[in-house]
Amino acid sequence: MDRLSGVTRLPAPGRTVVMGILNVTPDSFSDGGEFLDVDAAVAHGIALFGEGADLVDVGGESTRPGAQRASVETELDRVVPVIRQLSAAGVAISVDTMRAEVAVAAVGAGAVLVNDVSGGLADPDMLPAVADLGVDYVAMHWRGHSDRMADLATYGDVVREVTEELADRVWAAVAAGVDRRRVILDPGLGFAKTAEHNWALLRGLEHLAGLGRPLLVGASRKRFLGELLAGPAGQRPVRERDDAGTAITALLAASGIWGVRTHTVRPQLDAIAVADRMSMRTTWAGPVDR
Ligand code: PMM
Repeated sequence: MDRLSGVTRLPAPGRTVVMGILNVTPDSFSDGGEFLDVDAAVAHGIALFGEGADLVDVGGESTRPGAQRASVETELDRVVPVIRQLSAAGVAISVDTMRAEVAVAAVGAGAVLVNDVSGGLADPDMLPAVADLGVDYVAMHWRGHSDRMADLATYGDVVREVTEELADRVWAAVAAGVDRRRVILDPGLGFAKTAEHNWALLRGLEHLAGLGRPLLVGASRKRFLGELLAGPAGQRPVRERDDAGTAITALLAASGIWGVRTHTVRPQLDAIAVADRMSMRTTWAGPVDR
């Protein structure tokens, strides 16, 4: 069954969705500074789409641990021209922002999905704005801004607490008028989470799937992979973590995950094709009402 049909302008590939990352920032941990120039950003977005990304996720504010916030003007200047051009070129765009003002401008410029790493907590205007816009909405698990999130990584049972906190975000979104069928949930790997927390969440995604919404996971190039693959010289460098990210995609696709957020596209599509062909789907694949 088509997992995305009916309620949305999102692409409906009939497999795990691949969201390609385009950070228009000077300081993101993996690609900071590479795509600050509008032309370079647009070219990279078109390349990701050309490789088969279902969505290109455009962000103008780094959320790496310890990052300071960009001003709203800076964020708008970074993302809006890029989204306008990519959208005009036929690329399906999501906007990675915690700010309602940026979400509204981005959708005005052609974005079809709002990816909010704060799940509506950073800006009280976000959920009402998403309700008005009538677009799909990713609510990620989040406990606080990057400058203090390391201090917030305390859990008794991380899977239970993240599930409960995401359930609250679904309720808040619905209370603000967002159509529940438009909400996608994300455990927020690395956001107020240690490597142990990330692995526990990946093992326990079935519990998050119990909330009845599609799940998106962003593991690509994150520090916990650098720690997993560390050698005598220390953490595996950011650019050498992609094979591990692809392995995660294969395992998640085999479980029927809705989507993955990733810096590389083609290897993820290959991994998804393998997982689907082997038909290893387990039972927690999540809802298919989209
Ligand atoms: N991670 C980052 C930024 N945005 N959005 C979602 N939905 N999920 C994530 O895990 C996520 C995100 C940080 O990673 P990046 O600097 O590589 O973009």
